[in-house]
Amino acid sequence: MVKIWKNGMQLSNRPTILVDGGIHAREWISPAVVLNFINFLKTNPAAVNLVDEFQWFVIPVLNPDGYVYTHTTDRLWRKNRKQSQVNSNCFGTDLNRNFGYQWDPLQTASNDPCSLVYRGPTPFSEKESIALRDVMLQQGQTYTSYISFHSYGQYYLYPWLHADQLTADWIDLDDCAKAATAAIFGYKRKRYQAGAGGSLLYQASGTSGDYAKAEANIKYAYTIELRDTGRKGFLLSHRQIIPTWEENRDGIIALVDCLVQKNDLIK
Ligand code: 0X9
Ligand code: ZN
Repeated sequence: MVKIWKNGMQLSNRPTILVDGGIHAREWISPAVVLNFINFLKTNPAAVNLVDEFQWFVIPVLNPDGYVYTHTTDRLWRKNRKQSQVNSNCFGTDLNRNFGYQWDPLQTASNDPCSLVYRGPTPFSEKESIALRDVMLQQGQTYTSYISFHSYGQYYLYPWLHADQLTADWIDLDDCAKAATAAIFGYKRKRYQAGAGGSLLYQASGTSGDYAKAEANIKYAYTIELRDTGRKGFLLSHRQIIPTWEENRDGIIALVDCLVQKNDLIK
Protein backbone atom coordinates (compact mmCIF):
# COMPACT_ATOMS: atom_id res chain seq x y z
CA MET A 1 0.00 0.00 0.00
CA VAL A 2 1.27 3.43 -0.99
CA LYS A 3 0.53 6.33 1.35
CA ILE A 4 0.54 9.81 -0.14
CA TRP A 5 0.18 12.99 1.90
CA LYS A 6 1.13 16.62 1.81
CA ASN A 7 4.65 17.40 2.99
CA GLY A 8 4.90 17.38 6.73
CA MET A 9 1.18 16.99 7.12
CA GLN A 10 0.68 13.35 7.96
CA LEU A 11 -1.62 13.12 10.91
CA SER A 12 -3.55 10.00 11.62
CA ASN A 13 -6.76 11.96 12.01
CA ARG A 14 -6.58 13.69 8.63
CA PRO A 15 -9.38 12.58 6.34
CA THR A 16 -8.16 9.77 4.14
CA ILE A 17 -9.32 8.16 0.92
CA LEU A 18 -8.61 4.46 0.48
CA VAL A 19 -8.25 3.20 -3.10
CA ASP A 20 -7.69 -0.33 -4.33
CA GLY A 21 -7.31 -2.19 -7.60
CA GLY A 22 -6.89 -5.76 -8.72
CA ILE A 23 -9.21 -7.54 -6.28
CA HIS A 24 -10.16 -9.58 -9.34
CA ALA A 25 -7.16 -10.97 -11.17
CA ARG A 26 -8.30 -10.70 -14.78
CA GLU A 27 -9.46 -7.07 -14.59
CA TRP A 28 -6.13 -5.71 -15.80
CA ILE A 29 -7.32 -2.20 -16.49
CA SER A 30 -7.86 -1.73 -12.76
CA PRO A 31 -4.22 -1.92 -11.53
CA ALA A 32 -3.22 0.06 -14.63
CA VAL A 33 -5.57 2.92 -13.73
CA VAL A 34 -4.54 2.82 -10.06
CA LEU A 35 -0.82 3.01 -10.97
CA ASN A 36 -1.49 6.00 -13.21
CA PHE A 37 -3.38 7.57 -10.33
CA ILE A 38 -0.40 7.15 -7.95
CA ASN A 39 1.87 8.76 -10.53
CA PHE A 40 -0.60 11.62 -10.96
CA LEU A 41 -0.87 12.27 -7.21
CA LYS A 42 2.90 12.25 -6.83
CA THR A 43 3.97 14.27 -9.87
CA ASN A 44 1.19 16.36 -11.38
CA PRO A 45 0.57 19.95 -10.23
CA ALA A 46 -3.09 19.44 -11.14
CA ALA A 47 -3.32 17.00 -8.22
CA VAL A 48 -2.39 19.50 -5.48
CA ASN A 49 -6.01 19.96 -4.45
CA LEU A 50 -6.50 16.24 -4.06
CA VAL A 51 -3.46 15.97 -1.80
CA ASP A 52 -4.33 19.20 0.07
CA GLU A 53 -7.73 17.91 0.97
CA PHE A 54 -7.00 14.26 1.69
CA GLN A 55 -4.39 11.68 2.55
CA TRP A 56 -4.42 8.81 0.07
CA PHE A 57 -3.85 5.13 0.85
CA VAL A 58 -3.57 3.25 -2.41
CA ILE A 59 -3.32 -0.51 -3.02
CA PRO A 60 -2.60 -1.17 -6.73
CA VAL A 61 -3.03 -4.98 -6.69
CA LEU A 62 -4.94 -6.55 -3.82
CA ASN A 63 -4.76 -10.02 -5.40
CA PRO A 64 -1.14 -10.40 -6.57
CA ASP A 65 -1.13 -14.21 -6.80
CA GLY A 66 -4.18 -14.18 -9.04
CA TYR A 67 -2.74 -11.33 -11.10
CA VAL A 68 0.50 -13.25 -11.75
CA TYR A 69 -1.54 -16.34 -12.65
CA THR A 70 -3.42 -14.38 -15.34
CA HIS A 71 -0.03 -13.60 -16.89
CA THR A 72 1.47 -17.09 -16.67
CA THR A 73 -1.37 -19.57 -16.97
CA ASP A 74 -4.97 -18.46 -17.32
CA ARG A 75 -5.78 -14.99 -18.63
CA LEU A 76 -9.34 -15.15 -17.33
CA TRP A 77 -8.62 -16.19 -13.74
CA ARG A 78 -10.69 -14.13 -11.25
CA LYS A 79 -10.08 -15.42 -7.69
CA ASN A 80 -7.00 -15.68 -5.52
CA ARG A 81 -4.86 -18.85 -5.68
CA LYS A 82 -5.10 -20.55 -2.28
CA GLN A 83 -6.36 -24.12 -2.32
CA SER A 84 -9.79 -23.83 -0.81
CA GLN A 85 -10.18 -27.31 0.68
CA VAL A 86 -7.79 -30.19 1.16
CA ASN A 87 -8.41 -32.75 -1.57
CA SER A 88 -10.31 -30.27 -3.70
CA ASN A 89 -9.14 -29.88 -7.27
CA CYS A 90 -10.33 -26.32 -7.22
CA PHE A 91 -8.36 -23.30 -6.16
CA GLY A 92 -9.15 -19.80 -5.12
CA THR A 93 -11.73 -17.70 -3.32
CA ASP A 94 -13.55 -14.73 -4.83
CA LEU A 95 -12.14 -12.01 -2.57
CA ASN A 96 -15.14 -9.82 -3.35
CA ARG A 97 -17.43 -12.43 -1.75
CA ASN A 98 -15.22 -13.06 1.30
CA PHE A 99 -15.82 -9.91 3.37
CA GLY A 100 -17.67 -10.28 6.66
CA TYR A 101 -20.83 -8.33 5.97
CA GLN A 102 -23.81 -10.21 4.56
CA TRP A 103 -21.47 -13.10 3.83
CA ASP A 104 -24.14 -15.75 4.51
CA PRO A 105 -26.74 -15.39 1.79
CA LEU A 106 -26.06 -18.04 -0.79
CA GLN A 107 -28.17 -16.65 -3.64
CA THR A 108 -25.49 -14.10 -4.40
CA ALA A 109 -22.26 -16.05 -3.82
CA SER A 110 -21.35 -19.74 -3.83
CA ASN A 111 -20.16 -22.31 -1.27
CA ASP A 112 -18.74 -24.47 -4.07
CA PRO A 113 -14.92 -24.12 -4.15
CA CYS A 114 -15.06 -24.65 -7.91
CA SER A 115 -17.36 -21.68 -8.50
CA LEU A 116 -16.12 -18.36 -9.89
CA VAL A 117 -17.88 -16.61 -7.01
CA TYR A 118 -16.79 -18.98 -4.20
CA ARG A 119 -17.18 -17.05 -0.95
CA GLY A 120 -14.53 -19.03 0.98
CA PRO A 121 -15.02 -21.41 3.94
CA THR A 122 -15.63 -18.56 6.41
CA PRO A 123 -15.78 -14.75 6.23
CA PHE A 124 -12.25 -13.35 6.02
CA SER A 125 -10.70 -16.75 5.39
CA GLU A 126 -8.25 -15.09 2.98
CA LYS A 127 -5.11 -13.10 3.71
CA GLU A 128 -5.93 -10.54 1.05
CA SER A 129 -9.37 -9.65 2.43
CA ILE A 130 -7.96 -9.65 5.99
CA ALA A 131 -5.25 -7.21 4.91
CA LEU A 132 -7.78 -4.79 3.41
CA ARG A 133 -10.11 -5.13 6.40
CA ASP A 134 -7.24 -4.32 8.76
CA VAL A 135 -6.46 -1.16 6.81
CA MET A 136 -10.13 -0.16 6.93
CA LEU A 137 -10.35 -0.74 10.68
CA GLN A 138 -7.01 0.84 11.59
CA GLN A 139 -7.37 2.62 14.93
CA GLY A 140 -7.66 6.39 14.67
CA GLN A 141 -7.84 6.48 10.88
CA THR A 142 -10.76 8.42 9.45
CA TYR A 143 -11.73 7.47 5.93
CA THR A 144 -14.02 9.72 3.97
CA SER A 145 -14.18 7.39 1.02
CA TYR A 146 -13.28 3.92 -0.23
CA ILE A 147 -12.89 3.45 -3.97
CA SER A 148 -12.47 -0.02 -5.46
CA PHE A 149 -11.61 -0.35 -9.15
CA HIS A 150 -12.97 -3.29 -11.15
CA SER A 151 -13.91 -3.96 -14.73
CA TYR A 152 -15.94 -4.05 -16.81
CA GLY A 153 -19.27 -2.32 -17.55
CA GLN A 154 -18.70 1.42 -16.97
CA TYR A 155 -20.53 1.85 -13.68
CA TYR A 156 -20.13 3.96 -10.55
CA LEU A 157 -21.74 1.75 -7.91
CA TYR A 158 -22.56 2.48 -4.29
CA PRO A 159 -24.19 0.33 -1.55
CA TRP A 160 -26.02 -1.75 -1.14
CA LEU A 161 -24.47 -4.35 -3.35
CA HIS A 162 -25.95 -7.34 -1.50
CA ALA A 163 -29.61 -6.37 -1.90
CA ASP A 164 -32.00 -4.34 -4.00
CA GLN A 165 -32.08 -1.72 -1.24
CA LEU A 166 -30.74 1.74 -0.60
CA THR A 167 -28.81 3.10 2.38
CA ALA A 168 -30.35 5.92 4.43
CA ASP A 169 -27.84 8.41 2.99
CA TRP A 170 -27.81 7.08 -0.57
CA ILE A 171 -28.66 10.49 -1.97
CA ASP A 172 -25.26 11.86 -0.89
CA LEU A 173 -23.47 8.96 -2.55
CA ASP A 174 -25.63 9.36 -5.64
CA ASP A 175 -24.85 13.09 -5.89
CA CYS A 176 -21.11 12.46 -5.89
CA ALA A 177 -21.32 9.44 -8.21
CA LYS A 178 -23.29 11.57 -10.67
CA ALA A 179 -20.76 14.40 -10.38
CA ALA A 180 -18.05 11.87 -11.29
CA THR A 181 -19.89 10.27 -14.19
CA ALA A 182 -20.78 13.73 -15.56
CA ALA A 183 -17.08 14.66 -15.52
CA ILE A 184 -16.21 11.40 -17.27
CA PHE A 185 -18.82 12.14 -19.91
CA GLY A 186 -17.53 15.70 -20.22
CA TYR A 187 -14.02 14.40 -20.89
CA LYS A 188 -14.58 12.39 -24.07
CA ARG A 189 -18.21 11.34 -24.03
CA LYS A 190 -17.90 7.95 -22.37
CA ARG A 191 -21.02 6.98 -20.48
CA TYR A 192 -20.68 5.50 -16.99
CA GLN A 193 -23.89 4.78 -15.09
CA ALA A 194 -24.26 5.75 -11.44
CA GLY A 195 -26.43 3.75 -9.06
CA ALA A 196 -26.75 1.29 -6.19
CA GLY A 197 -25.04 -1.97 -7.19
CA GLY A 198 -27.74 -4.37 -6.07
CA SER A 199 -30.50 -2.43 -7.82
CA LEU A 200 -28.69 -1.39 -10.99
CA LEU A 201 -26.89 -4.68 -11.70
CA TYR A 202 -27.08 -7.95 -9.79
CA GLN A 203 -26.75 -8.62 -6.07
CA ALA A 204 -23.45 -9.67 -4.55
CA SER A 205 -22.83 -10.59 -0.90
CA GLY A 206 -19.60 -10.29 1.08
CA THR A 207 -18.18 -7.45 -1.03
CA SER A 208 -15.52 -4.99 0.09
CA GLY A 209 -17.77 -2.05 -0.80
CA ASP A 210 -20.63 -3.13 1.45
CA TYR A 211 -18.16 -4.01 4.22
CA ALA A 212 -16.57 -0.55 4.01
CA LYS A 213 -19.99 1.08 4.34
CA ALA A 214 -21.60 -1.17 6.96
CA GLU A 215 -18.74 -2.27 9.20
CA ALA A 216 -15.87 0.16 8.64
CA ASN A 217 -18.24 3.13 8.67
CA ILE A 218 -16.81 4.67 5.50
CA LYS A 219 -19.63 6.78 4.16
CA TYR A 220 -18.62 7.17 0.50
CA ALA A 221 -17.93 3.58 -0.60
CA TYR A 222 -17.72 3.15 -4.36
CA THR A 223 -17.13 0.18 -6.61
CA ILE A 224 -16.16 1.45 -10.05
CA GLU A 225 -16.47 -0.77 -13.10
CA LEU A 226 -14.07 0.56 -15.73
CA ARG A 227 -14.18 0.08 -19.53
CA ASP A 228 -15.59 -1.31 -21.62
CA THR A 229 -19.26 -2.28 -21.92
CA GLY A 230 -18.56 -5.75 -23.28
CA ARG A 231 -16.97 -5.54 -26.71
CA LYS A 232 -13.55 -6.56 -25.41
CA GLY A 233 -14.52 -7.06 -21.77
CA PHE A 234 -11.54 -8.13 -19.68
CA LEU A 235 -9.36 -8.31 -22.81
CA LEU A 236 -9.21 -4.57 -23.31
CA SER A 237 -6.59 -3.35 -25.81
CA HIS A 238 -3.55 -1.62 -24.36
CA ARG A 239 -4.62 1.39 -26.42
CA GLN A 240 -7.48 1.88 -23.98
CA ILE A 241 -5.29 2.18 -20.89
CA ILE A 242 -4.49 5.88 -21.16
CA PRO A 243 -7.97 7.01 -22.26
CA THR A 244 -9.56 4.97 -19.47
CA TRP A 245 -7.14 6.45 -16.97
CA GLU A 246 -7.71 10.01 -18.22
CA GLU A 247 -11.50 9.91 -18.03
CA ASN A 248 -11.30 8.41 -14.54
CA ARG A 249 -8.79 11.01 -13.43
CA ASP A 250 -11.45 13.62 -14.25
CA GLY A 251 -14.06 11.44 -12.53
CA ILE A 252 -12.06 11.27 -9.29
CA ILE A 253 -11.32 15.00 -9.34
CA ALA A 254 -15.08 15.70 -9.59
CA LEU A 255 -15.80 13.09 -6.92
CA VAL A 256 -13.36 14.71 -4.51
CA ASP A 257 -14.82 18.18 -5.22
CA CYS A 258 -18.21 16.78 -4.32
CA LEU A 259 -16.91 15.14 -1.11
CA VAL A 260 -15.33 18.44 -0.02
CA GLN A 261 -18.58 20.31 -0.67
CA LYS A 262 -20.58 17.75 1.29
CA ASN A 263 -18.13 17.99 4.19
CA ASP A 264 -18.34 21.79 4.21
CA LEU A 265 -22.10 21.50 4.43
CA ILE A 266 -21.77 19.41 7.60
CA LYS A 267 -19.27 21.76 9.29
O1 0X9 B 1 -19.24 -9.12 -8.91
C1 0X9 B 1 -18.39 -8.37 -8.45
O2 0X9 B 1 -17.68 -8.66 -7.49
C2 0X9 B 1 -18.20 -6.99 -9.06
N1 0X9 B 1 -18.29 -7.06 -10.50
S1 0X9 B 1 -17.09 -7.75 -11.36
O3 0X9 B 1 -17.55 -7.90 -12.73
N2 0X9 B 1 -15.84 -6.76 -11.42
O4 0X9 B 1 -16.71 -8.98 -10.74
C3 0X9 B 1 -19.29 -6.04 -8.66
C4 0X9 B 1 -19.82 -6.11 -7.28
C5 0X9 B 1 -20.81 -5.04 -6.98
N3 0X9 B 1 -21.82 -4.92 -7.94
C6 0X9 B 1 -23.08 -5.43 -7.80
N4 0X9 B 1 -23.65 -5.70 -6.67
N5 0X9 B 1 -23.71 -5.64 -8.87
ZN1 ZN C 1 -14.19 -7.27 -10.32
